[in-house]
Amino acid sequence: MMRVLLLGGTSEASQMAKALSQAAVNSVFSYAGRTNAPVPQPLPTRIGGFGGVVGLVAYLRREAITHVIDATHPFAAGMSRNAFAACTQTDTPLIRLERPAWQAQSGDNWTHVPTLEAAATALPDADARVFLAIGKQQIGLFAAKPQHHYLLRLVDPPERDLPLPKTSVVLARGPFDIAQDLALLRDHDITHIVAKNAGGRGAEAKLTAARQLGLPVILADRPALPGQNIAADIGAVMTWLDHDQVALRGV
Ligand code: 3Y8
Ligand code: NAP
Repeated sequence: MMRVLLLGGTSEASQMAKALSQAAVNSVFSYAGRTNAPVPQPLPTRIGGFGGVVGLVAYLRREAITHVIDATHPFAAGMSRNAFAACTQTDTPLIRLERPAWQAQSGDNWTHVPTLEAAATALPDADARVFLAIGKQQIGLFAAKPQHHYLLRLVDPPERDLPLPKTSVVLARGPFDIAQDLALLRDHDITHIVAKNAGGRGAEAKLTAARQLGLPVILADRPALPGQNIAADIGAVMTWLDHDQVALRGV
């Protein structure tokens, strides 16, 4: 009896949830619980960590999960690594739904850095006005360059003092559009953008706006993730499931 665990938190995961729901596949959607009010999903939903690999192994067994779809964000490396370890340990089929990284186009002024940790060193020393489009978890990395004014776009209001002396905060949940992001960059006189190479359309608008304004972008490369079973779109995941469903039914 097929039962799917969908590790979510991205626009692809939300599309995947619709496809599973429409195909009446027995599934459960999982959020980490990073935000106060995540977008509701058309599947039974659990929220919160599993408790590391041990917790995830116990969950897979307790819930009789037969397949795991890792549709988490390319930078959610911890979850992806845990999913790979737990599925290997329990011999549970795992597929990662992953969108392609962004590629520079003519007119782009991008500086690639290997990790977000390296992004701060790529900022100039002279005072700048930096749009940190990286959420809230890693803002502390930029305390090394307190001289800049930082524009922060967060999903929820910060619960504690920010680790940077000069900040403006906008509260917004993507997906974002070009007009919005052009206005944001202009209104805040932004001189530099720092972002993760998330790929996908939900976070892409700021890069298009930067190209139009001729602004430099510092882009962090994705972490390396384990596992070779990767799908680039929802259809490929559904085919993978159908294939196993036939096998599971033994027809
Ligand atoms: C909790 C679920 C959907 C999912 C939408 C996508 C698109 C909008 C763009 C910018 C970049 C950033 C951030 C971002 C985007 C989508 C997608 C995406 C980037 C929600 C969501 C959860 C999260 C967690 C959140 C992180 C933060 C990262 C903000 C829901 C809205 C910067 C990543 O405040 C915090 O603590 C935010 C934490 C992890 C990165 C970070 O490290 O701070 N995402 N984002 C998920 C969970 O609990 O499991 O609340 O509804 C989902 C989406 N965020 O269904 O359409 O697919 O990428 N999310 C990045 O890309 O760099 C914003 O501002 O330009
Ligand atoms: P992470 O660093 O990879 O994972 C840290 C821990 O959070 C995991 O070990 C796990 O806790 C828990 N976790 C993460 N995703 C989970 C999920 N979908 N369901 C249940 N537990 C989860 O994760 P992150 O980068 O903070 O991302 C958290 C969530 O935000 C993910 O759903 C991700 O898709 C979404 N998101 C992240 C980014 C980003 O830039 N990182 C961008 C957009 C969306 P336990 O060890 O206790 O199991």
